[in-house]
Amino acid sequence: MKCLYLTPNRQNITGENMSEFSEWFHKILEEAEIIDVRYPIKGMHVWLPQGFKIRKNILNILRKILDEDHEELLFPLLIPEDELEKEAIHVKGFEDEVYWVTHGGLTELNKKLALRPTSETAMYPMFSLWVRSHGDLPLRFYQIVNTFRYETKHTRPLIRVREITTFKEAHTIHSTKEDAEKQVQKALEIYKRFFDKLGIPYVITRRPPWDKFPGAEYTIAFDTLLPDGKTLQIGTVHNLGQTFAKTFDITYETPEGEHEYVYQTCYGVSDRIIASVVGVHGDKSGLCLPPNVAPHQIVIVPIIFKEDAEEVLEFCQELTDPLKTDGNLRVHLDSRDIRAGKKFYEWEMRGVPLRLEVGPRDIKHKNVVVFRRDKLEKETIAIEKKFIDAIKFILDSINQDMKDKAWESFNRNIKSVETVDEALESLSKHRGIISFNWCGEESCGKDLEEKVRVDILGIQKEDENIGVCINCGHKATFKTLLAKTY
Ligand code: PR8
Repeated sequence: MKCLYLTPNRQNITGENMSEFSEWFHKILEEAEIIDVRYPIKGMHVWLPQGFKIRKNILNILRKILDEDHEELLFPLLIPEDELEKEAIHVKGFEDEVYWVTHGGLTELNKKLALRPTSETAMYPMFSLWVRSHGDLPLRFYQIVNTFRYETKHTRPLIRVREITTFKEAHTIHSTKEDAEKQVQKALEIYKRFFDKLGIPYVITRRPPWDKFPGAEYTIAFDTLLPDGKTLQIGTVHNLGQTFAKTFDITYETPEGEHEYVYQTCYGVSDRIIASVVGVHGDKSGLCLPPNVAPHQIVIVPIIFKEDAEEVLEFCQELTDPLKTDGNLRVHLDSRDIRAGKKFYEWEMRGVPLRLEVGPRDIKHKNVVVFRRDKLEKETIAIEKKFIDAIKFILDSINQDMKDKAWESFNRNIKSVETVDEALESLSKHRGIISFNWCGEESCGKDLEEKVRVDILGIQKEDENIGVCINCGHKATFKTLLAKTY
């Protein structure tokens, strides 16, 4: 492994600095060679080989789930101005954020072309050509592309970028409102499965009307919590009703020969997923990756003394090959001629889930020392017939234990309050998510947001019998969450 990308004089990531999350996050992205932020356009970064592998593994997990009942396709990056501007509410929501292509060489274009901020207005004119009869529906598509948003808020690597490089957007078309509603529920299940594979905890809320996706009837969002106590929106599912169908004239013929507008949904996740994996699982030793996404699930480090070098290396190679071929695991044998301690440090910082240490004594006793990155613990296991199964068992336990640990910490940071003062006190003492009762009125919600100076995430549950609204004192019907957000 060559460290090509590091800036000289980098500081050691290890330290007691986890509270300074932002600093930690930037350092780990650099030191673990995930992305290089020095690309000379604000909000646009370079994926380095290690980061690219994590990215690929994460994309594969989602692709596998979506491929069960969606079809992958690929639309052009550019959207003609007149299509982008057809849907008034949608364009209003994105007008500040669109990058425009205005010239082809020296020639000014007759029609400006937008770099997609998302692809509704690229796809839906085509959907209007594709959808004909009720027999064509439902249709479920997705694409994984880069999208561009000229974010005016402070940009942050992977969290708020101007080029989203892994925009995983799904778009579905249905003949009935009920079918679209069911698809929203299915999309929530898809993202739950996806986040569970990555061990990322989340809350699911229905965004307040003033925070929904431009053009949607309603938006349901997933939020996780980063170590600084701020929530990060990591996925959204939008019920688009017939808004876009009417704008782009997407109709189908019913069995009775009538022409009806379709119902649509769309849902998406971004580079923030990778930010969450880094932020949620990392610790003061650096990155800590779930085996499901780690580029190397196992690294084998030979403990070499000069006279035994050849024998140890040979033994390690014999250990590596079946783990790769029979076990189908991502294994790396680190045979570099440097101190074992330096290798340990590097692989711990890079978050490799399992390290196998093999020295002459282990060979003699047919043992291997196994180090778990998540618990920072060592155990010795025998190299016998069931060795590969034993290793796979440990990797599965790591996925599960990391997920459980993340959820425990997440749940500890959700607090219930009964009054606005309690909310304020709680926000001043601990950072995290606050659960409260709300009447659901927009004016009251906005007033509350101003008083506590954080955002309402959304409604978690509707319940007629929860008591009174903490802000206006009227009857409350919504269990609602608020938090300081990214
Ligand atoms: C849609 N259309 O676009 P959405 N940097 C990183 N991640 C971001 C950024 C950014 N600047 N902006 C948004 N996200 C719909 C659904 C097709 C797919 C992430 O929805 O605008 C957020 O996690 O809500 C957001 O939930 C997701 O992209 C989808 O974006």
